Amino acid sequence: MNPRTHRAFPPLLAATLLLGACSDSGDPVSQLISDDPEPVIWRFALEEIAGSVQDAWAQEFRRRIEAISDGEVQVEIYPYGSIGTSPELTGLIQEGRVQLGFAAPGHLASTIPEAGVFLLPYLFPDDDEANLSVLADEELSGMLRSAWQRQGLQLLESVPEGWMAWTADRSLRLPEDLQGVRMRTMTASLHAEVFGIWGAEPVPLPYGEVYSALQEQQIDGQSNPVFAIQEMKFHELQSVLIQPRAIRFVATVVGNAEWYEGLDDRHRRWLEEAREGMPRFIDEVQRKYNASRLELIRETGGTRIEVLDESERARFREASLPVRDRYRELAGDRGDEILDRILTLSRADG
Ligand code: 6CS
Repeated sequence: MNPRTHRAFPPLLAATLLLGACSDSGDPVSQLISDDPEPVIWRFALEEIAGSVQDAWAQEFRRRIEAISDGEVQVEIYPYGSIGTSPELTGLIQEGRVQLGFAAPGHLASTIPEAGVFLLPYLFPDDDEANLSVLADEELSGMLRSAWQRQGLQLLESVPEGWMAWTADRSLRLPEDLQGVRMRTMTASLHAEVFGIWGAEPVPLPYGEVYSALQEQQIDGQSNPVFAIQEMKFHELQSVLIQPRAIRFVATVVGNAEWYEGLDDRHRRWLEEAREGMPRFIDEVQRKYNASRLELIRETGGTRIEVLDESERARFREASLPVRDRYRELAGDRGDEILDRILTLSRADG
């Protein structure tokens, strides 16, 4: 995993060293070999394309770690599409072929049922600051870390990327409007169950297939944060963009657990140092991206933007509550504890 290699001197280099030792032109060893350690490469896989929120996180992390380590640690970023779909990226990280990456609960909940808690509508506080403090809660983070750890993943950060908006070929303001609408969902079954309970016909698909599925009319709608809708051009194929403020898209930054455990002290310290303040940094980025790209969608025209009012949101909230029981069934006792902690924190903050 660690690309650092220790080679014996090749014969030509050994001979050169000996000859150099006989000359009087300064220190031959330092002329020929550097004491600087060879760079270590950390591969970082994204579930989103260049220019996305995940890309901004990874680019900033790369900038920081390369500065802190004076170039000793280098980060190679693989944007979505270069090495696999979300479940495939998670597999590569579990195997240690990639050290770091993003894993969104909409896919990850197939592997870690507790991750499904991020898919439950109207659970986390509406207020952005309150939401950030729930995610920063140490007790909650500890419970999530253990769940990820059991699947060979080190949970490093939970990154909110903005509210998920729905796009469709019609207005969706009440659960009855979703009756029979073929909505693309992420691949974890709980995400499909959320749309199912609202009356839609869920169609789980990888992210990379959504555009063509819309184009070929295999689906009628989909849900994603606004920045993603714009950069993936979904709005160009949809007449309405609806903002229900039901689910925030939260992705997790994960590392291969064994690799993380095996990091030497310096590398671990640098990694932790590079992460400092990242939640605040990325929150500003996601706000800026989501706001500016909503404007781009508005300017493009052809997509009506609708915002659900409180009574409409209440109808969706009410209809979604049985999915919490379904999550409890899937995620068991430890999943219960996670949900209960979020409910306690959200009530305290809300
Ligand atoms: O909808 C999806 O599958 C993807 N959406 C975003 C915004 N990020 C990654 C995720 O896989």
